[in-house]
Amino acid sequence: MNKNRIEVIQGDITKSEVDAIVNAANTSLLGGGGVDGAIHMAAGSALLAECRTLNGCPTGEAKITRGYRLPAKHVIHTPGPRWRDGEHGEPELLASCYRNCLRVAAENHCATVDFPSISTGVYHFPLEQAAEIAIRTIAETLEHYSSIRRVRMVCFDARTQKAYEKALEAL
Ligand code: AR6
Repeated sequence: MNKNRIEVIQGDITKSEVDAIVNAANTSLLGGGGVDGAIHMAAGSALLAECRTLNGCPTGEAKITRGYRLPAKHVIHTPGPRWRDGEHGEPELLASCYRNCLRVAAENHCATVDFPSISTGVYHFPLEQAAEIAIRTIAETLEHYSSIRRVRMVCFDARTQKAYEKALEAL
């Protein structure tokens, strides 16, 4: 069962020693605040230089770079949806982020992938709903990618961790 390949932990994703961490980016891919700022700070300016060559990324899609000074080998950048009222495709776009990141991870032979809680910071996606979408989409997508051994949700704070643990238990 795919549930066995999904874990929820509390931590700082810039410290993750994995094949790929995911960055909750914006469509410019040129950095920002939150986890995006922390990842660029830890990776160093070579990450931004590679991001400049990518010409941005549409919301819900994903692009991969090297990890540079991070302990993670790669960074998969995905712009999550900004929450408006839930009637502008936000849930489907958030699911697309998780699906596309895992597809890109598999295509690049990444067996271990760590995600932050995409869109629940500056982009204000309601946490409980985001957690349910994330866990369900990861579980469904893992059906297609047997090469991905482990996916972790790396939650920055206890409230976020609780929401993802609850969603995983409910699966
Ligand atoms: N490790 C793990 N999670 C973290 C870390 C970290 N080091 N730092 C913050 N978080 P946000 P969004 C959590 O706002 O809502 C940026 O400016 C944070 O507590 O980073 O998708 C981009 O450039 C929250 O739970 O991302 C975009 O413009 C989660 O990461 C915009 O923000 C996501 O919060 C994207 O907004």
